[in-house]
Amino acid sequence: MVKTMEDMEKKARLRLVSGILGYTTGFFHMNNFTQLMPVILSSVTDPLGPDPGSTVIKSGEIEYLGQKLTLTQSMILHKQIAIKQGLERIFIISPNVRLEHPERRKSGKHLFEFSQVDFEIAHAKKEDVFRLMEDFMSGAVSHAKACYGDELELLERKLRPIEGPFKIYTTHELRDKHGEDWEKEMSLRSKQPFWALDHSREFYDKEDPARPGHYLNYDLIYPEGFCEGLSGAEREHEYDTIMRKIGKHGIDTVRYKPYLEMAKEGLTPSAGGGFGVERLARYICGARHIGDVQLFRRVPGEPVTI
Ligand code: ASN
Repeated sequence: MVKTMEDMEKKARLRLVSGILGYTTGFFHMNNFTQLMPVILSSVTDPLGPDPGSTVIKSGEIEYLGQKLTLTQSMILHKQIAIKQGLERIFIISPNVRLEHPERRKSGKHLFEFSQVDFEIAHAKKEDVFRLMEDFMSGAVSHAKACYGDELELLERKLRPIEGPFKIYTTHELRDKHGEDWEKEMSLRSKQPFWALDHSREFYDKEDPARPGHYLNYDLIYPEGFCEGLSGAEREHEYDTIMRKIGKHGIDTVRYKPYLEMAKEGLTPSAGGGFGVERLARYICGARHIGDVQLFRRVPGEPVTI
């Protein structure tokens, strides 16, 4: 059978996804992380809000033996519980289901089912995560260039080497300078990834005790218009603070009881983050739409065929 250019490009992108998975697993193992298996169904998951960036219309739920279970939106709560249990550096390649509004089809960067590399480090600060991810990114790009040169050439992707430390901005200065669409604007202007700090979002991201109303969280933004790749934070670990923020966000405390009970016993301070495998692959491949790096497309607003 004659292969079309489209088939060859698809195969090249899938080879790169595979390379990224191999590199990622090796990187985290080399850095002494314990790899955990993902959880797909649970009594609780990441509430994903309030977050101005989220358009999830509902969470995926099933009933099993009289219990209401929800599909994982991210493993953040389970990561905190794993850290509490004495694991110090963990990572998980975890399927996430986020039932986004069909409008998101146009963003080029949204999927309603994707894989997140979620990691967490006990007693870490945001700077520890910055250094780790700067090493990770520079290695991931070097690995792609060294081992997947033919695929990158076929895709006509000229990848610039990545060099840390990345520039650091706050969302406040970015918004003042570039308006509400700062992420896209700044990503298009940048040649290297950068950090955007201080987002007002989910309860588990730590509020700066020295500056209430400011948050010890961060996003990593890819350059060349590929936008957000990672979100993370130092975490709230004190029960009273968690309860206060959960109350403010209108989260159902009955539903979150199993997590809250663990928090009451005491969580360990930590920091971490999560990045989508497909977003990283889209950036490395230079793909126009994120659906193009999936073999089985899960794009909001597109019907599922198989
Ligand atoms: N995984 C992210 C984190 O660790 C949370 C998310 O995906 N919303 O902060």
